[in-house]
Amino acid sequence: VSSSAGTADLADLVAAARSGSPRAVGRLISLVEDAGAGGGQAQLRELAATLAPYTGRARVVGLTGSPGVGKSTTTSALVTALRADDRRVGVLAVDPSSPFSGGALLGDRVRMSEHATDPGVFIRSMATRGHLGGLATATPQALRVLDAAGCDVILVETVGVGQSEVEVVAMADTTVVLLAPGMGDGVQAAKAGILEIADLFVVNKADRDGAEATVRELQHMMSLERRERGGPSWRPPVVRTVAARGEGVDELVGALDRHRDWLVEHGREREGPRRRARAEVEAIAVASLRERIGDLSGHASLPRLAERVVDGELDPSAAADEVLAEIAG
Ligand SMILES: Nc1nc2c(ncn2[C@@H]2O[C@H](COP(=O)(O)OP(=O)(O)OP(=O)(O)O)[C@@H](O)[C@H]2O)c(=O)[nH]1
Ligand SMILES: [Mg+2]
Repeated sequence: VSSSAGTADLADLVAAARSGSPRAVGRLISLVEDAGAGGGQAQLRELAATLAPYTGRARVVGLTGSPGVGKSTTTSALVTALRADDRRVGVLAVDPSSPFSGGALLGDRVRMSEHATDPGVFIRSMATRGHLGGLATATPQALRVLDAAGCDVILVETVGVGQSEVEVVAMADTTVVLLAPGMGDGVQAAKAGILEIADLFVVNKADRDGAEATVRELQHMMSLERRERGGPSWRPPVVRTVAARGEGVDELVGALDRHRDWLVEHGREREGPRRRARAEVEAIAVASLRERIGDLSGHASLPRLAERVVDGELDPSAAADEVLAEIAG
């Protein structure tokens, strides 16, 4: 699949994606991913502008938690439940750490295989390809693609619980943090600042010993945490699931819908879209600046300034200021 497309192609692709073509959705997400990896900024800008009128409807649910906690199994079970409710679903599996689509995503493909032929489900995985800030651009744009394709709900699964995962799930309307008994991940979650971002906790693998202890640990940590966000606050519920058997998943869907309702009742439903728009605008602006700066380094006064630095006439910082002044001017 070619990662570049002309203007006419882009409009065609967007039209095809809107009519539900999984291939078009896949190609658009690849474009976004490549742009996030440093290429095709002009195309990215054009894509963002082309998609914008058709987006703003989908609701984004982020799922995060330690490796192996059951995110993909839960995501797949959620897809089943949401499809039974006739909702169109997008799944975006994001791996912030790996430059390759490694083992975790491969495993996901197996777990998601039962949905592969359902025209009401779009499943894509995305890796950062090692480019700093790549996810910040690619994730909101990929969400836009899925939104334009008519998804009612988009489930975003991230691998692991670190800072970049937090950034990704912060783009969601509702953030689900998963834990499992005996993984000691309660402490890990607290360290990663994930308690503050969770709208909902899932204690998965409730068929295993220690599930109740994990629930108690979680409730204890929440009681210590002072939530200071101003206004009436949402108390994150704890849902027990056995995702592998689909148990507790209807309760999870119910809890997700209650959070959505709460956001609407409190006039806060624009917070998620606002966070996504912010990340997107910032990412496009920074990428454009970087591209412009990159162009300038190719010619202009850089060689002359470098000479003066070598001659000791100018210190490197002063030379950098001159370059910056030229870019601004
Ligand atoms: N006993 C039990 N096992 C489960 C449950 N849910 C998932 N598993 C198993 O746990 C393992 C990991 O599940 P995944 O869904 O791949 O976990 P994940 O969080 O997506 O893993 P990564 O993407 O690698 O971080 C698989 O072998 C699942 O079958 C559950 O409710 N009970
Ligand atoms: Mg997974």
